[in-house]
Amino acid sequence: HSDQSLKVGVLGVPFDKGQAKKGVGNGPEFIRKKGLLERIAEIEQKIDVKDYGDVSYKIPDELQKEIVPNMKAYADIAACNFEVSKMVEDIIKTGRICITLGGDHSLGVGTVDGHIKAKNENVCVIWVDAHADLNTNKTSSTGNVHGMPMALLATELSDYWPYLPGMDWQKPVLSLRDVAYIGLRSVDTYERLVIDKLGINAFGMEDIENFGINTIVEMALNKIDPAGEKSIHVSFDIDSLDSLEAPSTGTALRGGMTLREGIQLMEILYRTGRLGALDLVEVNPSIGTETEVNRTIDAAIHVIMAALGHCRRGIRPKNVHTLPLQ
Ligand code: Z70
Ligand code: MN
Ligand code: MN
Ligand code: MN
Repeated sequence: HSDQSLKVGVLGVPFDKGQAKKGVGNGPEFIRKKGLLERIAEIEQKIDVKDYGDVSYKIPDELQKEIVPNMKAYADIAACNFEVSKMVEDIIKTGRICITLGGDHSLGVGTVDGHIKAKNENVCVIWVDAHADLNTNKTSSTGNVHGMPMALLATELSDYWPYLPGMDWQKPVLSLRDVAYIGLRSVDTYERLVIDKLGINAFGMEDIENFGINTIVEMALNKIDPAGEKSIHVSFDIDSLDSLEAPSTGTALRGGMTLREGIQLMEILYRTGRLGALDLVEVNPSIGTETEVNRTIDAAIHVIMAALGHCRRGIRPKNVHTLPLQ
C-alpha cells in the first residue's frame, strides 16, 4: 500500500424498481448502519472517504406516462439512472473511486455511464454476477430491468432496442469487448446466444473451478485491458456469492463463489491501482433471518474493504518494535 491517501466517494442508491421484491432499496442504509465507513477507516492504506448520501430523483412531467413494452417501472428507471450517472461522473471527476451501494442492479446503467463519461470512454467492466443481465425488453421473460443493464450499455445491442424516451443522455458507448463476466451460473437462452455470437468474455463458475480465481481475474484483465491502461469498473452483484455466503438477496443461488474468492478477486483488482468504480448491489435486508441479513451485509463490507486495500495479514507495526513486557 502507498502512503498517499486513496480518495473514495460513497454513494447510496436506494432503488428497488428494477425487480419485484421490496427491501433491496434499504441496502445502502443497512450497509452504512453496520459500519461501512468505520471499517474503511480501519484500513492501513490511508483513505480520504466522503459519503455523498443517497441519490434522489423526480420523474419529469414528460416522462410520467411513458411506458416501454416489457420494461417495468420504466419512467423510474430512466429518471433514477440519470441522477446516478451525473453523481458518479462528478465523484470520479473529483479523483475519487466511486463506491455505489444498491439498490438493485438496474442502477448499473447509471454507474457505468457516469464512469465512462468521467474517463472519456477509457473504461473496462468486470460484471461479477450469477446472471448476465443481458436481456433486452424483447428477450426478457420477467420485464425486470435489473436483468437488462448490460444490454442497455452495449454498443453491439443498440439496434435491438426501441427508442427509449428520457434515456437520450445514455449513449451506448460500451463495447462488450471491454466487458468480462465472472461468476455466471444462471444465464437465460437469449443471453447465452448473445454471449456465444459476440464471443463475450464470460467466466462462469466452472471456469473458476477449473483455473482458480487468481487466474480468472488475470485472464479477464488480459482480455479487456491488455495494456493495463483503463479505469476498471467492477459491478458486484452479491448473488455472485453462494447463497450460503449471501442469503439475503432476491435470487440467492447455490453453487456460487465463496466470500474468500470474492475477497481475493477484489484484492487483485485493488493492486492494479486502476479501480475506478465499484457497485455493490442486490443486498436485500428484508429477505432471510436477522443472522442471514447480517451475514450478507458483512460479506458486502468485506468485498468493499478488499477493493480498498484491506490486508488480511494485518496492519504493519509502525513505531512498535518490541512486545510489551507486562
Ligand atoms: C433474469 C431476468 C436477475 C438478479 C435475477 C434474472 C436476472 N435473467 N438478476 N436476479 N440479480 O429477469 O432477466
Ligand atoms: Mn485509515
Ligand atoms: Mn445482476
Ligand atoms: Mn444477479
